[in-house]
Amino acid sequence: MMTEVGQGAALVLTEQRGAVAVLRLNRPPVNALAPALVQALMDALQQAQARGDVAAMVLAAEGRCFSVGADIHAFGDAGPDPHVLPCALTSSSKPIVAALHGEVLGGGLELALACQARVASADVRLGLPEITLGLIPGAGGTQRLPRLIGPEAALALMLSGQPINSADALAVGLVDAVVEEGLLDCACALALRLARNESRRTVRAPWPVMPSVKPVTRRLPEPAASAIRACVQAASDQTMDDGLALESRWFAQCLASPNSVALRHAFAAERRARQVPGVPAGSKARDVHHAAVIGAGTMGHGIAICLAEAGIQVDLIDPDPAALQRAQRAIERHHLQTQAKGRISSEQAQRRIQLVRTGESLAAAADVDLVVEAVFENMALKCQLFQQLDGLCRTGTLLASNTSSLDIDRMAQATRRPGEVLGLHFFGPAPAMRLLEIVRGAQTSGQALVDGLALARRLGKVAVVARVGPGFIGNRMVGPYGRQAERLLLEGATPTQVDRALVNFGFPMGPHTVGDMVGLDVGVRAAAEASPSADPRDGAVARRLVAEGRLGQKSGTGLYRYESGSRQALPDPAAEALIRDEARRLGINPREIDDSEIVQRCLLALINEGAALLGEGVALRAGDIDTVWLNGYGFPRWLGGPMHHADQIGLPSVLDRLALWAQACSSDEALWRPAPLLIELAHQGSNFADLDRQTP
Ligand code: 3H9
Repeated sequence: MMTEVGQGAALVLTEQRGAVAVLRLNRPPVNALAPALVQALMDALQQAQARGDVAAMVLAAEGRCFSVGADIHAFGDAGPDPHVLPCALTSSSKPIVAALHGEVLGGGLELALACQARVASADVRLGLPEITLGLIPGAGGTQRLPRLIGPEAALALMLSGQPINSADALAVGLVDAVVEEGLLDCACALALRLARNESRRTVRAPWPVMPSVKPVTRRLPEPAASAIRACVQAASDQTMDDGLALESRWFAQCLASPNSVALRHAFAAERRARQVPGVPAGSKARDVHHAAVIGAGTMGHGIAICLAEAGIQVDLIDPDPAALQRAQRAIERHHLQTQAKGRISSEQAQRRIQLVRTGESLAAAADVDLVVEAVFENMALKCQLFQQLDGLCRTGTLLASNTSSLDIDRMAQATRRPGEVLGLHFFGPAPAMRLLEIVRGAQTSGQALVDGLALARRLGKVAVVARVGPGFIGNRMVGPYGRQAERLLLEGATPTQVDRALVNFGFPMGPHTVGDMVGLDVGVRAAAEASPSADPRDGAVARRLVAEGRLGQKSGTGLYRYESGSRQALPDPAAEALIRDEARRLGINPREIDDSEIVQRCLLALINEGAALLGEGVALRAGDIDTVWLNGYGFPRWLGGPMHHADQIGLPSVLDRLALWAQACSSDEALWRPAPLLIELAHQGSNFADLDRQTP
């Protein structure tokens, strides 16, 4: 017999199997532990405790997984103390066995830890990812896990934030049994044996070592890591009650920390970015089995790798046989390296290599589901290609451009099917970068967007939809950011100083190191293709260096110099002399510049441009802009993205600082003019987060 507990939809389903009551979490999609679910489970537990015909219980779950932990969207909502439910499970007079499948994360794993035993299906993934949200496990995990598997393995799990599979979980004693099938039967049988005192956990010593998980604290805020260490120490030398009290104090402190607020914002923004107006929820995407990628350069072959990794057959097309050969070699190298790292088997590597076929003729694109063009950034060339594709490809083929800044609408107009045309802007190196900007043209159909979003998910990318506009979201903001980075050179800072200041702020690389990596000539060409700036300072440094043959890493010199065969950027007095010479030519006197000025000017430029494009509707939400910068440009995740960071600074302060720089650099007054949206929000006493809350 099945009974239901919980308001409205049944949040917990209870089923009697002989003398075992099976309690099932039932909150799709992922059984996130919102206060109402916790309360429903408490009630179901009490009812089962009170029944004379129940000798033991099994805690299981409906749906794709056991539970992913606390409901990230409901932190701060009133609910029971997080220790009450796990303590009730632990102190139950009737044994409780957790039956685990799919993801068992955070508070979900903490519930399982509070049961007397754990049985898992082979597909299980168990972990405590709280640190990735700037938190510590707060439902007893810091105390129960070290007591169960030892402090070393517990620390490894909590500091890495990474889940482990069933084999590793069994090896460290996190679960008692793993089953291929019959999870509930196995859990019920164990629960009955425990009730009859026929089975008892053995205490292990010495504690096992956690296989293969590395701490990720280097690029994450330290407070949560030190709090985890303190709590695990307490698990060794304090009572359970004292340990739980310490955990509560640290959890509350971490929860209120700006880092955790930013990390939770990043998590929510990435998921919200997938909700696009005009695309009805539940729309079905068309399947992509076969794709063509046109252009076998770095981006083209990188995209081919991404598609093959998702099991999609690819025709990589380029009229230049030498380019195709280079691409083929790079593709093979990539998959063989992934195999050498132990991430895929040799069969998988070979399969992925074979999925990409190279050829010189466009005819191979005739019968594919998707075309991604990744040719040179030249509008005439792209329009001509789209026209050819339109004549060649069958109806229903999605036609995408990987342009990083050009007008998708003009490419769409070159076809008779503008509804099927969109931008799929991959970031380089395409296999490594998580961001995919999906550019929605004026006539891009809802179906094409659904297909683009589904493809992004299949490729494991974070998708953000942008409207057409020069540079879309990310590269448009790079413009003013890069302009400040360049102005700072002309005014007296060195490339090393600018980069170091921004790396210390949290970027993995400074803009000048990136410039050298991408190629200074690429930037110069892109600037020439876009509308030229009237200000002679814009692009002056890059133009001068390129004219001197300094193209960046690929030529051994750029803003930095490189030893032969090395990618390490070394300060180069010759480049600095050229920059000073260029400054002299432009009549700019060098001065001392401190790091705080560098960070402030670059960030303000970024925030102001973000506000401008948000006001114009190029981005739908401030959170979408943050998602772009977190996943495509290395903005420090613990600061939540440029727009979240602006909210934290306070929009009136942002306005004040813009006014200050407008005054200090009078020749750049126009650059520091605040975006209308920024003024409007600041004057309303509002901010970007408020605005996003009102956006559909
Ligand atoms: C915690 O537990 C603290 C405790 O120690 C103490 C508490 C007192 N909450 O990512 P997906 C939603 S902290 C609410 O697209 P995937 C997500 O928004 C928590 N919702 O799928 C999405 O909904 P929608 C520790 C959540 O397959 C849907 O589920 N736990 C949560 O790419 C599918 O998610 C974590 O940090 C949540 N916790 O990845 C786990 N999780 O479709 C965080 C997911 O409406 N979650 N949703 O947008 C994840 O890492 C990934 O979501 C997961 C699935 C790997 C589970």
